[in-house]
Amino acid sequence: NAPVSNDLAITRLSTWEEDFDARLSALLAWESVSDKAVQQSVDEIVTAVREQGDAALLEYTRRFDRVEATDMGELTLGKERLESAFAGLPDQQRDALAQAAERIREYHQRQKPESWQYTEADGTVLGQKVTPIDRAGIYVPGGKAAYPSSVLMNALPAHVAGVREIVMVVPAPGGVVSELVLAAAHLAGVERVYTVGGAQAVAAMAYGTETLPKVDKIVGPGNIFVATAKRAVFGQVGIDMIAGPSEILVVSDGQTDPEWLAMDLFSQAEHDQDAQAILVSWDEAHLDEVQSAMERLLPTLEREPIARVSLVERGALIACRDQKEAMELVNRIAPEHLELSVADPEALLPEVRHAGAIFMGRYTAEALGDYCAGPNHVLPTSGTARFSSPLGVYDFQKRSSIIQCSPEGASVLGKTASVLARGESLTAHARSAEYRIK
Ligand code: HSO
Ligand code: ZN
Repeated sequence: NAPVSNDLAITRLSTWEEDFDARLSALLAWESVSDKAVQQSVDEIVTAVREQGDAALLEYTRRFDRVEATDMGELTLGKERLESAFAGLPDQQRDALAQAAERIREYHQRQKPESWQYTEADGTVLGQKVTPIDRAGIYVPGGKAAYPSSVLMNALPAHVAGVREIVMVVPAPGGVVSELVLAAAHLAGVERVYTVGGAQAVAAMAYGTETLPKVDKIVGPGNIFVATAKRAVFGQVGIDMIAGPSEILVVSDGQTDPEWLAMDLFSQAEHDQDAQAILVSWDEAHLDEVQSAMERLLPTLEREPIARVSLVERGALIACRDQKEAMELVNRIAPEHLELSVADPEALLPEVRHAGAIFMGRYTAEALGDYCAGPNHVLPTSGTARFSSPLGVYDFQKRSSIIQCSPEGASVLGKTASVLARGESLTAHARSAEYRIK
C-alpha cells in the first residue's frame, strides 16, 4: 500500500530570491482568448444568424444544445415563467436570493451619476446629460457555471441605470434550465429569457432576429466561443470586458486563522482550473501553517480536483520582507480581488492603487462579496484593474453633452470658431459661425 499523501505542490516564492521577478511574471502570465479555429467557426455562426435569423438560431441550438425546437416561442420564457420560478423556490433560497438582490440594488443606487449644467456670464449654458441605454442583453453560461449570483450582478446595475428592457440568454442543454437562474432574473428586472447560448446567442442579440430583439449592449461571462463572438460584434453593439479567469490575492499579517485563509484561497481555486489564488505574508512560519491547513482541508472539497489543478498550476505562497513590500506586490499584480487580512486594513488602504475589489480585514471573506455584500462581483481580471473598474450602473449609461448659446455667447464664440475654421480651410464652418456674430 502506497502511503496516502496530502502534499500540495503549490509554488513557494520569496521576494529576496534572485529570480523572483521572472518567476512571478511567469506565474501571472495569462494569454487572453484567441484561437484561429474558434474564430473561424464563430465568424460562420455570426454570419448565419445575421442572415437567417431565428432559423439559424434554432438550427445551432439543435446541434449544440440538443434541443429540438422548431419555433423560437418554445425557447422564450416570459415574465410569468420567471416569477413562478421565484415563487417555487424553497423558502430559504428565495429569502437569501431576495436579500442579496436588495443589498446589491441598494449599493448600486448610490452609483447613479447626476446630469449637470452651468451657465456662463453671457447666458450660454453648458452641461452633460446622463441617459441609460435602451436595451441590454445579459449572457448567462449554462450548466455548472450558471451562477444566479452573476445574474443579479449583471442585470441589477442595468435595472438601476434605468435600462428600458433587459433580456437574457442562457443555454439549456438537453432543455434543462436552472430555476435559481430564472428566479434571479425575475428579481433583477429581466423582461424575457431566451434559452439559447453560445456564439449564436451573442450574434442574435447583436443583430436581432425575428424573435430576439437587437440589444445595445451585451454583458456577462462565457466560454471561449462566447468571448470570441463578443469581440466579433463589438462596435455593432457595446460589450463589457472580456474576462480572464478569476483571481484572489490575500495579504496576511500572520494573525488570521490559517484555515480561514486556506478556505479563502480555495474559494477562488474551486471556480476554475485556470483560477489564481496567491497569499503574501511577511511571516514565513505563517505561510507554512497555511500550507498545512491547505493540505488538510483540500481533500474535503467537493471540487477538489479543480481546486488542486488551479493551486498547483497557478497558485503561490509568497514570503516578503515587510508590509511595504507586500503593498508593492499588490500594485504590481493589480488583483481582481484583494483581501487585506490584517489588524488595521485602513492603514494599508491608502497604499492600494490597483485592485478590482478590496476586502478589508479578517472577517471580510471574498465569498461574502461574491454573493451578497452589495458591490458588484464582475471585476477586472488579469491585471486590468490598472485601467478598469467593476461592472456598474455607469456601464449601462452614456453621456450627452449640452450646448446652448445665448446670442451674445454665439457672437463671442463665432469669432474664435471662424478663425479656427479658416485655419482648417473649412469655409462653410467659418461662415456658419460668422452669420451669428453681431
Ligand atoms: N468569484 C466570482 C464570482 C462568483 N463566486 C459567483 C461565486 N459565484 C468572480 O468574481
Ligand atoms: Zn467566487
